[in-house]
Amino acid sequence: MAHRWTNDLTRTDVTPRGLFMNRRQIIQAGGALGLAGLGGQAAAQDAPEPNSFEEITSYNNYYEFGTGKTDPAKNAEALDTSDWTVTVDGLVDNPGTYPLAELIDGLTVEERIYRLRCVEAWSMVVPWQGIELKDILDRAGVQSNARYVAFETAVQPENMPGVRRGVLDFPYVEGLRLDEAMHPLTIMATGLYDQPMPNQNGAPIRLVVPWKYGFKSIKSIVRISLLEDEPPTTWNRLAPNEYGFYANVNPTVDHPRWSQATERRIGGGLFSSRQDTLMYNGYDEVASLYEGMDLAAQF
Ligand SMILES: Nc1nc2c(c(=O)[nH]1)N[C@H]1C(S)=C(S)[C@@H](COP(=O)(O)O)O[C@H]1N2
Ligand SMILES: [Mo]
Repeated sequence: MAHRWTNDLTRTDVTPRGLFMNRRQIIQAGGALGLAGLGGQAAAQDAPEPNSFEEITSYNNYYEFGTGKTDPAKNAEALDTSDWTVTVDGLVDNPGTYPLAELIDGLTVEERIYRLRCVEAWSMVVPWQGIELKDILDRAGVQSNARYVAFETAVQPENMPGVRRGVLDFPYVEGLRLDEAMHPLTIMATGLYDQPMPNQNGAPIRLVVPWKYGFKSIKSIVRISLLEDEPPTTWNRLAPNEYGFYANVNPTVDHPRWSQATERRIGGGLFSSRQDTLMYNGYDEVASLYEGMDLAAQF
């Protein structure tokens, strides 16, 4: 069971950085004063809980099932997840169309409690179960000239009212640079709250990239392609001035039509104040991937 990524993502990791630093200072100060116990108590109060199963499964973006936040919960019941296959193609040693069970057979499924920050400036905290994308790519055998990974969502017009109405250009497509795809924070999620992935959250398998705006985390994946060139992505194609390929969470780069400096935490209640948005959604360990890039130009 040795795994290079120890799953230490506990409640501490979903604590906003300010509070976390504050907590460490409290503990240090408390330690010096012999008050470590008090610091621990403060931390337990500060740490935000994951959103409830009800919240995570009733407020969704999944345009194949409609553009309203409650449409997916109503309509995605119709998604047919039986006999699901994922095609792995492009620059890989082992291309093929694999039954889902075979694609992930023997790979380590872990819990990852991640913040999810939508580009629309709302957020949640979700306890996912998933597999590192790297494990799947390693098994596929990524060839040395591959530089990008493209993903594609299922299209089931008979089951997807948003597809029938053509609310977007389907299939929904997304992509990552290979180093982003290989990062240990990037997972292919198969469940949440220890239950198989609910349809409205992207059953049976969806991407989760916690330091990027939610639209990068493409749902109900049927194809993974290794490519030499940057692939087109759905929202970028629709409005390139509003949605970039990178889409890293960045409180200093505003959306042309709204500020990205703060966010509304779902479930916080009507009168709860907005919280500050964190650079890379708080996942600072990815900063080295973007060294030397102009983050305002490559947003
Ligand atoms: N196929 C597909 N994937 C998608 C979307 C979509 O409309 N279609 N919406 C994206 C957006 S904008 C967000 S914020 C997240 C929402 O994930 P959740 O509903 O599980 O919270 O899914 C992303 N993945
Ligand atoms: Mo989103």
